[in-house]
Amino acid sequence: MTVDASRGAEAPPELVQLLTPEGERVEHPDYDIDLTPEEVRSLYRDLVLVRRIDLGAVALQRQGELGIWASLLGQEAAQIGSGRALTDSDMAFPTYREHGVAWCRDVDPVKLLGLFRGVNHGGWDPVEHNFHLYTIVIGSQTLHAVGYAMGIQRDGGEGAAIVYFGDGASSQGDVNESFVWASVFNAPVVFFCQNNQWAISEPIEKQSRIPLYRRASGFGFPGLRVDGNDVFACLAVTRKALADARSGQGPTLIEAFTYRMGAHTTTDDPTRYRVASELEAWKLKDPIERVKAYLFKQEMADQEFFDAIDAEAEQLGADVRRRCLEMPDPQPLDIFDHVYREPHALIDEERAQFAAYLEGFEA
Ligand SMILES: Cc1ncc(C[n+]2csc(CCOP(=O)(O)OP(=O)(O)O)c2C)c(N)n1
Ligand SMILES: [Mg+2]
Repeated sequence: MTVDASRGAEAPPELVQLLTPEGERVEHPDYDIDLTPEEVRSLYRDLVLVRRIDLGAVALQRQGELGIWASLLGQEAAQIGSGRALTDSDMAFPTYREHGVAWCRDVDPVKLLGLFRGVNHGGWDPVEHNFHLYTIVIGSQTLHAVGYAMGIQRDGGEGAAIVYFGDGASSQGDVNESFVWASVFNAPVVFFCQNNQWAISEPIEKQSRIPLYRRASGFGFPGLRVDGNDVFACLAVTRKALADARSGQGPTLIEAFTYRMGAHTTTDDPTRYRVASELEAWKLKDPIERVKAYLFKQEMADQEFFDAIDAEAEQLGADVRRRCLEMPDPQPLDIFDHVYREPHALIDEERAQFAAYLEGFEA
């Protein structure tokens, strides 16, 4: 077990930050942002609601209602900040943990739960939401995103692609190949790496000897590290990177320096491989508390506002839970329906075989 000070309370010097953990607004020469009180309140609402959805999903899994869940706890600011930077013409490619980005793309949380409950094979229409399906194969979505971005480039489209991946994924061949392609074709893509310090039980020190964002320079495009628990900074840097991509300036690697507060998934027990003090240090950098402190200090919100958001979160949590439990189980043969867009002889044969097998059971 290794404990690295960079994963603790000390913020590395190269970090782009606009809101400190204490809720103090700080200036940055390259990345500033002007947010109205209404916009800050709206970001706070997003953060609280996605945390509530996530906690509800963990509870559902613990009660046997989901097969598994990958919690976003601690990564709300990275996801809401970057997700709210997207415009309608941008396309997002997530991993399996991007519930906050899904929220920003108006994907009904119940559809996410359906995937983890095993009652659907994806859950939403990627085209309707400009939000690709969740990808479990680590890093493969970076290639999909670069291919999509090159398509935008060739079609003369307006948008950019953004692709999410983790610190562990940065070691994958797919991710490095996608960097090469994005770079040499100057593709309109933003690589958004949430460095949550862990790839299941493997610490970041086992992925890289240098900060991840610096890898970009070896591929020939800019990289930066942002405080991933600072929703203002994540919004600002992602807006800039997307604008650069859309205006023909090519890719950017954003390393959102954050922390996975929960287990890797509900099947994991992080107490077996990481020390409690690390978690305690990161609790002090909570992404929601700092926005709350800022809103209070700036007198942009009062207790009534916070109570109303908490009430809305409870209501949303209850509604999502109820609708999750009401989702019908699929019929076993449904699995063959969406393998290919068009009918396919082999699939028809397999369907018939499976139907015959099922008929062998007593009703
Ligand atoms: C190609 C591939 N190899 C291994 C796995 C098993 N696996 C699932 S999650 C994970 C760790 C990913 O860590 P990271 O990229 O940091 O993302 P995080 O889970 O921390 O968000 C691994 C190795 C996989 N899903 N796909
Ligand atoms: Mg990770």
